[in-house]
Amino acid sequence: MGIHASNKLETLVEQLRQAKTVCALTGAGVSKESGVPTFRDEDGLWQKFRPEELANVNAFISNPSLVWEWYNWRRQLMSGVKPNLGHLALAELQDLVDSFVLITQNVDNLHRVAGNRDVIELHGNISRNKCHDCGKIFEKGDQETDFVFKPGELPKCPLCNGRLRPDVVWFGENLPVDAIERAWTLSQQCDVFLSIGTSSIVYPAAALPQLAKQAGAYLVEINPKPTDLAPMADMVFSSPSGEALPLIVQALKDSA
Ligand code: BV8
Ligand code: ZN
Repeated sequence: MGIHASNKLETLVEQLRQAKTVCALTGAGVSKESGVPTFRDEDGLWQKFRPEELANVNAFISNPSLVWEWYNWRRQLMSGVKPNLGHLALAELQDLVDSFVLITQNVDNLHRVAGNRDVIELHGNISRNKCHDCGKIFEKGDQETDFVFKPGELPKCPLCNGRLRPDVVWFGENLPVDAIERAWTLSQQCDVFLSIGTSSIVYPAAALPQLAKQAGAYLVEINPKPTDLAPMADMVFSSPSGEALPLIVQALKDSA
């Protein structure tokens, strides 16, 4: 079904207007139109690197320089990117429905930059650093730990001299408890759940849309390539999020 099937938009607008709570789960696909590579697309990050080599704690322990070089490269990539029309539409959506919570797997901070106020970061945030040994988190701008990584110089924690690392969740690591617990609860309470730009492969994030559907939410997937979630979705937009989301938000505004 093409995005322009107006009855599709009308149906979704009706669902959004009646909804008390709307949840959105986003993945790397939402940032693709900002120029941030995804992980598993043909031109994605994982094509050049293997996740086991980089986004996991054993890689960091055994070869911290390699992992830091990869995240430093991604930070530089991030420094020039801006929210795209999909991010901006989600920021508008938060004020067009009763209550809106944005759950993201992305670590690029673009939803906050776009203006979303209630963002649950399941996998952390690449702009923050954390001490792997004492767990202290250092916000961006903390002069003691804001540094540009130089190969061969491993950054140390100013408190315990431990190993500094990006504040992101690696494979085999637990997600921040408050983040996943709140996302888990809200997914089961929401009336509409939008799964946007994610391959729905990585758990526990990928469980959230399924939970929402089982709890009775109206489930929508927005992804140019339908994923394993598509068969259980009530509606699928096989379009880029930067195209679909502005159309949905405009239709919602026109219906007011
Ligand atoms: C956990 C780091 C409990 C941050 C990432 C065996 C041992 C241990 C664990 C496991 C195991 N088997 C399974 C697991 C669980 C594991 C998991 O799910 N593995 C998968 C691969 C099977 N999960 C974990 O380990 C999680 N922790 O379970 O803790 C535990 C603890 C100990 C032992 C057991 C369990 C931790 C998960 C977090 C991992 N961290 N990255 C970083 O560097 O960024 S994962 C990585 O994948 C990213 O963080 C990303 O967020 C995540 C999901 O990827 P997507 O965002 O979906 O991106 P992707 O490229 O895949 O897809 C993009 C989509 O966009 C595509 O569908 C494409 O079609 C679409 N698209 C393209 N263009 C557009 C578009 N959509 C819209 N518009 C467009 N224009
Ligand atoms: Zn420390």
